[in-house]
Amino acid sequence: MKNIVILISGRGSNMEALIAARDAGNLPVNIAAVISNRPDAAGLETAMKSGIVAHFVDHKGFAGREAFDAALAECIDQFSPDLVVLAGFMRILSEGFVRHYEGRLLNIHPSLLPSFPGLHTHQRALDEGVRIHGCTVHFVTPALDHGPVIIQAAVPVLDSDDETSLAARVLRQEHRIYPQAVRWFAEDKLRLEDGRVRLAAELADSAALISPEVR
Ligand code: NHR
Ligand code: GAR
Repeated sequence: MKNIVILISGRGSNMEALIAARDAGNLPVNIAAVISNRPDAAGLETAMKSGIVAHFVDHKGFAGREAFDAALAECIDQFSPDLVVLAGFMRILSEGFVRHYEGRLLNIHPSLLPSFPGLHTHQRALDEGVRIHGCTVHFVTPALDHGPVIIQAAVPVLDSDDETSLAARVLRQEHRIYPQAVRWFAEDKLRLEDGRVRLAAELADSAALISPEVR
């Protein structure tokens, strides 16, 4: 069974979705550790309550990004991960860090990439007036939010939406697609090859989810 390490910065609901999928028998991985860059991340408590090793590496304790990234990688590598999963992790990672985990570093981003990379994606989608929004799981590359796309889920944007309601609709889809992508990796049905996503042939039409849900 593959070892995974989950990186968080806050609430950790995507982490919880991964733990729940594992507990339900739908995600054959060993969650070796959860690591936060913030000592006060609520998700650390949640992880510990599930009996998962929880650590923090406080980015404020380091002079620069490179020093923080080196300490973070050292913490991660003591768990010999096959896969590192960014789940609401809020620090941009240096090229050296990303190269070290090439092909085994995933992120979930709250937009339909390549639309709205970066922060505040839901407000930007509302400001832009788009009618479809969503979330994306991708392999992490040095270029922020531009790595190869694994799976996406789309949701409608309603005239009545504000940032909170739209974020909640997208988050429900995040909780579906992230365990799915990690499962594919765990089952050797997903890999990065020459900078492209390679999915097992039988999954070809499972990687685009159009949500029927309007709430
Ligand atoms: N690092 C690399 N190299 N490539 C990616 O694709 C990355 C990454 C690190 C994080 C997640 C990403 C997202 O899904 C992610 C993808 C943080 C910021 C950011 O601006 C932007 C995108 C993402 C994560 N962070 C600020 C910074 O200065 C800090 C913001 C804060 O602490 O609240 O690092 O959206
Ligand atoms: C999620 O919506 C995730 O996609 C987003 O932050 C939220 C974290 O929620 N990630 C980013 O914006 C990364 N910059 P969670 O902590 O409950 O999983």
